[in-house]
Amino acid sequence: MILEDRIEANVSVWRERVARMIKEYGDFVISNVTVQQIYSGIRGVPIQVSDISFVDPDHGIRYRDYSINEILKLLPKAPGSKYPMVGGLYYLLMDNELPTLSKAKEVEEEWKKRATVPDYVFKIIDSFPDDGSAMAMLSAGVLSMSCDSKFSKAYHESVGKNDYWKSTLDDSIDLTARMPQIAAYIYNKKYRNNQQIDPDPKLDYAANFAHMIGKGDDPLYSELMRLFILLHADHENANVSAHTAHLVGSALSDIYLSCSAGLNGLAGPLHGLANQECCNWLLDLYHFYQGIPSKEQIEEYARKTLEDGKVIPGYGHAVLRCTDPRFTAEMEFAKAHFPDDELFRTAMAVFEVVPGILMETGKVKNPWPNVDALNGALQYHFGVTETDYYTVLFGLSRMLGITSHVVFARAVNKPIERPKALTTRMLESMISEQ
Ligand code: FCX
Repeated sequence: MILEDRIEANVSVWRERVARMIKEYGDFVISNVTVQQIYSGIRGVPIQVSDISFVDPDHGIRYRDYSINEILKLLPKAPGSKYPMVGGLYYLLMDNELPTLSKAKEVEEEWKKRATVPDYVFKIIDSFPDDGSAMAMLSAGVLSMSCDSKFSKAYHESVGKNDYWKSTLDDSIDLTARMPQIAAYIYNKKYRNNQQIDPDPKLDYAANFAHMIGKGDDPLYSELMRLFILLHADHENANVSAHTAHLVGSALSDIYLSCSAGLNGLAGPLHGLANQECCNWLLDLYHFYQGIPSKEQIEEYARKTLEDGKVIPGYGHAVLRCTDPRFTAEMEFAKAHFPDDELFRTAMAVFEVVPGILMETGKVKNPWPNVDALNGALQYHFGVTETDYYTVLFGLSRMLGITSHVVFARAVNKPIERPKALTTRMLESMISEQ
């Protein structure tokens, strides 16, 4: 299988590189940790190697060292499409090599062979009330597949440690192959009276998802989903969802257990849920002023949000210190295809006003928009108006990056993660003894 062959060819090089780093530079100090960092979410403390993607604070995410613009240009596209095939993106994330179109298609073909979702997943999702959380359904559906984990089976059959990555990769391809239908099933159950649509094996990954949620008639929505999945696939291995999955995986929990845990983190309002909250905030703003608001109205509304002790969703970032290039890519998509859409124009008007207001607070480190500032407006344009579903779209995409990180961790035999915790009394004595 194509991904296994590529990783197999490179795994010894990765291992040697890691072993050499540890052997020759194991004592090299890369950072000191301050009391403030310990109390502030270990912000800025390097805790992880993330060769698959890296967030450059001033320029945004790089996948395998390619910027978003480079990726959009260089990854292969299916005939008639302007946006890369998801299969090619997965190949790059997994293996550090730009694939040809035929390699991208091979990954997509592999997904098609493995796309059948076990019935029990649907039963688990069906056991939720119709108004249950879409993210809880997604996480539970993913979690349930742990019983089929090939890694878990291999582990209990005493497969050697050096081969753990193979069954982890196998699980990862199974999981990512099934994600579009699981995500679509949740959408149809919650918002389309449970009218389910069978997958169409002729379609690529993103177009098939679009088809299964009833948007197959609009080729532009498939284009949006190719872009959306690409932009949300990964954001370094230290954010809440990726790091959670990595941590759980470090205990040799299988990919389903790890990814379900990651999805639970993604469901938080400061992380993945922000795109839902952002779209709701934009809609409330738009309806409150009965149309596209003026700059003064946006200013009034944003200040009220802050006075109420709330954050302005879609703005700010723990690492980025610039306008998120993913935001820019989405903005260009909307400008090219529906510049007059009223919610998009509202989001653009907000972009002109909100950074200045956040800067005035004197505490927000990054006043610029992140990708969530536009996600919802774009989905809304195509009639995907159910904002409580947006994080599922994020989760569908993020499984690509998270599984790649976990496969890499198993390939280089990363050990169980166990940082150290101290008591406040210990910190006080360390300080007083200085
Ligand atoms: N609106 C209002 N206040 C904000 C803010 C915003 N958009 N962004 C940051 N702040 C506030 C923080 O709440 C914090 O206030 P406090 O000192 O009173 O607690 C202060 O500014 C300093 O925070 P800062 O260091 O700049 O940011 P953090 O790393 O603590 O937090 C997030 C980063 C993303 C959580 C923060 O900017 C935020 O809440 N943004 C809105 C939600 C959002 O868009 N999340 C999506 C992030 C991302 F894209 C993702 O993970 O998916």
